[in-house]
Amino acid sequence: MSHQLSKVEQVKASSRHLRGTIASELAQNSDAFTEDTAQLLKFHGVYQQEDRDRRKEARARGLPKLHMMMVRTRVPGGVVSPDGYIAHDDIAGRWGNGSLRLTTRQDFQLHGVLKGDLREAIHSINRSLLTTLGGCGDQERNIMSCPAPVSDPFRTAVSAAVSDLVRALTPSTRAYHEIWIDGALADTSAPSDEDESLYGEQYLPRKFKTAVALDGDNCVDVYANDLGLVARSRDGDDLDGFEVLVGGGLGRTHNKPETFPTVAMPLAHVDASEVVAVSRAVVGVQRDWGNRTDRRHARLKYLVHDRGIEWFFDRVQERVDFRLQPPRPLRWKPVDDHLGWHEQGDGLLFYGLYVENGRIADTAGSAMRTGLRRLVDQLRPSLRITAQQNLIICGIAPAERAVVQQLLGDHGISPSESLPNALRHSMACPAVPTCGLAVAEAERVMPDVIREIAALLDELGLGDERISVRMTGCPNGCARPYLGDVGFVGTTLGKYDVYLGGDFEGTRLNHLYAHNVRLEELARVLRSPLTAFRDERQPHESFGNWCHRIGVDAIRERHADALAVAS
Ligand code: SRM
Ligand code: SF4
Repeated sequence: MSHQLSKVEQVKASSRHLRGTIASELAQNSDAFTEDTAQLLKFHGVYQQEDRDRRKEARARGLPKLHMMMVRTRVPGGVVSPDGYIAHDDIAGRWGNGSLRLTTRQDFQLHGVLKGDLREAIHSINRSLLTTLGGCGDQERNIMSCPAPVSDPFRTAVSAAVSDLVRALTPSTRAYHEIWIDGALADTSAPSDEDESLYGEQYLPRKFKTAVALDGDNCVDVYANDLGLVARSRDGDDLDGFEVLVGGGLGRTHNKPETFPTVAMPLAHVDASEVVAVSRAVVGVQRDWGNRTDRRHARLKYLVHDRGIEWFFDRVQERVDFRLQPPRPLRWKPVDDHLGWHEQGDGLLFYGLYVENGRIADTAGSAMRTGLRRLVDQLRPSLRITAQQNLIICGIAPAERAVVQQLLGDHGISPSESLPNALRHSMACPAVPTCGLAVAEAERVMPDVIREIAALLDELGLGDERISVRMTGCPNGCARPYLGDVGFVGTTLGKYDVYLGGDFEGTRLNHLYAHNVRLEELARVLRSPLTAFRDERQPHESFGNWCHRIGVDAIRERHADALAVAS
């Protein structure tokens, strides 16, 4: 095995705290950045991409690649001010592809921004008091937490803890400010007083993700994270402390069994006042011990897997000056997706709006982007992005409820409450045309697939069931398909692996049910298991739990005939 540092490690090490040659390349009149700079740009929330729809045609006609940038804004807990929303909507219209994307980690993404417009676009995001720093790259990513705007002392304390964590885990480099905000960059050396104490010169070996779940409510899919924190309440009121989970992650590579998805495992219980220190310690262990030679084996989950949770516990313990307490058992209630009308507890209401696959756009079916923009301009509500790619409109006075309904209705936006359950609980990643790693479609084909599944569920009398269906265009797992009741994972253009047996609470992985199923067969392969579930389930048993109890292998054997024709 080679022990040479990976190429990205060398780029980071010589970047002088993420400066590199970003500023000088920005000033050049070209449509793309160099490869090294593209790696550094990720830390600033920017991905250099290519329009894959155009790729074939361009190659055939001898035309160059059409480069464009994806910009990801980090939105802790998904909390967005009206100005933050308006800034993103403006960029989407002026410089982007005309749509806004809400992500599975409660962020905004803008696609299709050209290099020449990048600085202005990021500047305007910053003016709205949001940042793209930490959107991507080998550092702490967006910290997720339950977005429901309910006011009670427990949630208020958890929000304060999230803010503390964001401050404590964000890089200290001033490079971001110099490049995107000041712009007056004379040289690109890191000032000698700049102290990047948490990350060092080389930052982390790989991306690092943290989510904060609330006692009993796993709407953020906490088990998918490198660091999962579950806030415990005392008597349902005050914040008592946190359960600390480590080593979750879903990415894998086809035909490479040494890469695998796994759920985070319990490490310790800590008091509320200790959560920042323990989180920095976990990040520090990964910084010092994580694999820097092989990026496919560099996530924290492999460190925990290879060394063992006891070893990991000892490394964290020696970095904090308090005793880590043994983890306490966790119990989960069914996940609340926060859609529809709810009371906030302060006399105001919030409305959870379903956004199909997180894409806010004007389409033939509905003018969602225009409608939401009017609503934000007119009522200026605070907004929250959910971990299921949906949007919460907050702080609506009861007298304004009708105005919201009218505005949504006028723009052809379906009320969340009217949607079939299958749609409501589905997610798909962007995949083609923007994602360079996609081997199959996801967001563009999921609308048809999920409607077929909804019709099937209705036909079988299962329309009221809560079944989560998640699709991705490759095995990296961006829409968390391995944690759904049903997961579709692209294997090649037009084909998907089908996974069954996860649970609606997102606490366990599902299992491979069928390999390489054709897109047009996806709904059909679910027919036999769904029919058997309907006929054999125990009272109140969910589809995922039934699959888990019977065993995915056993279900496959029973329905081998139906599967044979699907691939
Ligand atoms: Fe992801 C890479 C989109 C959540 C695992 N992800 C990508 C890139 C940036 C492709 C690339 O590297 O070139 C995708 C950009 C596509 C595009 O055109 O927009 C991409 N990931 C997304 C989003 C937008 C999907 C969505 O439908 O919302 C999500 C943005 C989250 C955010 O705001 O930060 C997104 N990605 C996830 C999640 C889910 C989560 O974190 O809860 C996962 C699984 C959890 C995990 O990290 O293990 C995930 N994305 C990956 C991986 C696999 C990482 C690994 O350990 O192997 C990659 C590829 C990589 O890092 O090499 C990846
Ligand atoms: Fe791209 Fe794969 Fe992530 Fe989908 S799952 S966005 S195809 S990396």
